[in-house]
Amino acid sequence: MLRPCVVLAIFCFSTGLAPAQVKTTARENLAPNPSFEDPDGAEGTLPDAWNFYPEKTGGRFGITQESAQTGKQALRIKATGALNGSEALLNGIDVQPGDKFTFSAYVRNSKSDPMDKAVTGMLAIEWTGAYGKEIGRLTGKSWDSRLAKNRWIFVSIDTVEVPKGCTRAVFGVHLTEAKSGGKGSFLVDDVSIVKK
Ligand SMILES: [Ca+2]
Repeated sequence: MLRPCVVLAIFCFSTGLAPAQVKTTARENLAPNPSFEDPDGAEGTLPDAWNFYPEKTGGRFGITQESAQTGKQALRIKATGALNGSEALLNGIDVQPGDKFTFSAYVRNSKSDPMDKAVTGMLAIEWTGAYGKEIGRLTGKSWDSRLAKNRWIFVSIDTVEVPKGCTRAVFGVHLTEAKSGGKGSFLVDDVSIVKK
């Protein structure tokens, strides 16, 4: 069976559309509300379209206008002081083994509420199979209290292949707190999930 992208390419060539348009379609950002501009909200408002862990967000996540990589808003992810605390901004996508993805975002330490040494952040992709069973997890390079406060830093997990048996991938921006619990927050903007 022809893959959808091959079918699309044949269709475009047969109708005379430029190959550049195929390229644009193939690089669609699958992250919802990727720049956290919706809703146009007050500090602390939850952004549209995303999922969260834990589901009872408890002030961990919220739109901020402290800084923005693009637009006028970003997302703040805040430590709560919970011992071994863990929280994440999540988006799940149905996938097929062999699909390839690049997952990226811009992150920045908060000037008004900086991360302390007990707080780290990272990108992660969780691969799940039948009945939602986790079959693997991939993490990017973590960031900590040394993360810049005066500029946005690009972080990514580049071109990873969906493993055998995986039907859904959950893309997440994670904050973890040490045994003692942490304080502070980092900002996230322009999340990108692109199928190669
Ligand atoms: Ca933004």
